[in-house]
Amino acid sequence: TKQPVRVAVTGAAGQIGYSLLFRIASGDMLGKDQPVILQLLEITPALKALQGVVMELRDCAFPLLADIVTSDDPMVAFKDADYALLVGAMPRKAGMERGDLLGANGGIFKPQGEALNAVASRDVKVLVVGNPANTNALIAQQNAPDLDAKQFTAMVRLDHNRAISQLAEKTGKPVSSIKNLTIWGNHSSTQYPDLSQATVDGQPALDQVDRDWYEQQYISTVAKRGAAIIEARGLSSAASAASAAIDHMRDWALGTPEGEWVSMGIPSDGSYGIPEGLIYGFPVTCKNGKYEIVQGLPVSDFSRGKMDATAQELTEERDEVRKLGLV
Ligand code: NAX
Repeated sequence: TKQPVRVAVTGAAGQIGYSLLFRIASGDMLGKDQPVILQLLEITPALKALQGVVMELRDCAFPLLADIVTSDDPMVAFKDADYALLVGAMPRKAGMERGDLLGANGGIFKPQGEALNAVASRDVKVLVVGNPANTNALIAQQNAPDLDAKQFTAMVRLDHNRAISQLAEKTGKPVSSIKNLTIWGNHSSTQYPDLSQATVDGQPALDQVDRDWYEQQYISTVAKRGAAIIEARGLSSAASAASAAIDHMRDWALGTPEGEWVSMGIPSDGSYGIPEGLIYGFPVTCKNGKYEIVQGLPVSDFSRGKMDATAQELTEERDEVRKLGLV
């Protein structure tokens, strides 16, 4: 039997945590043969609620759940962590400007980056879910100079999964028939859900839907899905976000299927003309615990405009956090 691995989760008493922890502990993320130790971080006032979640985790009697650690100190929660899912963040409040939001999150992701740098496994795989996810990932990464920049990623997988589901609904085909769509850029309203390379049942997706629907409706429906969930549910996406986090980490750790790609927010190496260093959604394949950008895809003028617009937004966010001295 395998040795347990350490999985740190922040914001563990929150909505997403409430779905995510049970999926990790049941083996959905790292495999049904991989024991895990959960290392849960919360702010001090939420530790009592977190204890309740821990009681429920224990009550599930998950065979793979080897141990649970809770703390309000990142130096404890990240100690020797092999995986870190950074979910806890400061939500945008009414009247908050982008600079305020980035500043407030800097107060979380800078010390967490420093703690990962100090105590996590040297191979830790970090996924930032807490918004603004891409730039929070950049802040954590820039404060962890002893770790490889590529160890820091941001979640665009929920957008990716939403894009699959919307296309499946439109074409009347099962989600499993859809391959190789891409979410480029920021996890925000500027993201570009790109169908130009996507296939449905092996045939080009754009031959099966109308171009107008794609340009005028599909892209904004995917980008605004989060708001539609809040409108319907009165709360933001939680179980679907947790499921996407599981998908992101599973594919990174265990690999993507041959001939298929997924979307991950990763540090740009300059591919596709995206400014180096931005944490940007790219098409990637994963193997042996490493991801690689899918190269050589054709980029139309339409795509170029969308890809540059979302890169521009991320550049502005980076400039903002530079001004605040966070990176
Ligand atoms: P909740 O407010 O339910 O939970 C967040 C939890 O984080 C709270 O329990 C809070 O006490 C904790 N927390 C706050 N600061 C912390 C810190 N410094 N250290 C440890 N824990 C801390 O939010 P939830 O619905 O779970 O969403 C969490 C984050 O995910 C939000 O930032 C949200 O915007 C973001 N999302 C990102 C998505 C993505 O696709 N990247 C989609 C879903 C979600 O909206």
